[in-house]
Amino acid sequence: MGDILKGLGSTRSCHQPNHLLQTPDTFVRAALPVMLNATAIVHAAPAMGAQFVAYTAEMAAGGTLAANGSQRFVYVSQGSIDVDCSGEHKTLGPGGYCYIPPDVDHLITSDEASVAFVIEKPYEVMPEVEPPAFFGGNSSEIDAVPLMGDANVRVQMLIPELAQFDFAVNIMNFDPGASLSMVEIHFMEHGLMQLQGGGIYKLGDCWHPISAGDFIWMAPYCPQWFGALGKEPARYLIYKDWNRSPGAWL
Ligand code: UGY
Ligand code: MN
Repeated sequence: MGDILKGLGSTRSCHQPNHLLQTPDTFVRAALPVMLNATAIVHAAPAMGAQFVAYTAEMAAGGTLAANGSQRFVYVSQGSIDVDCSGEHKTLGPGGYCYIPPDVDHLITSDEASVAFVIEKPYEVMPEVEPPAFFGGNSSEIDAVPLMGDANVRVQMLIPELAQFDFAVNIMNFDPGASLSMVEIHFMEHGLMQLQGGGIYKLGDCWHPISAGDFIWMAPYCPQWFGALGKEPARYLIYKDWNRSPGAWL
């Protein structure tokens, strides 16, 4: 979209009761209380109906992000960060990620300008299940498994499929022209960061062109479908609440 149209109030961003498409031209930056030499673009928060928080942390060289009591998932898209979690240490470059358990003291530091996508969610305890421990890796080391037998749509699970974890983070890989085989409607909500390529996302009754750098929130039960367009693969990182009963009273 041309700059002239942007100047006249036009954007692909769209906020509906059951979804948000947030495109980079509408990103607003604000430092969070636990940040130094860093700013956040907050994408999803309870203020808009989400049960989790998702933000992009833009960290200058020497920037820090301290603990806030929440469990965290951190995915690095640019630069390099160091994570010190109660004496355990990891250095993460592009594609690197880590899981940080709730109520654990930790400090995230960047030695160079870095960008990380952060998810925070209150941990839902499960009786007789030990809470998870700190771990990390790189998405390039995770197998890509065909989704429902479709070799053109492959899923990488960045968090192990264990009852300890109350959320999942996957990378969905679409070959050009590939699409989800069905319109999904489910009780879980999603936070999605488009990492590469683009296509068309159907969300509720809307059809949105999307491209790398866009963020999407999907409310529970938001009808959702994606088809990849263009000549390069489309990849997105997607959060969902997972492994817990949909009824808190059960
Ligand atoms: O895991 C999921 O629910 C995923 N297939 N949803 C999506 O890509 N919109
Ligand atoms: Mn889904």
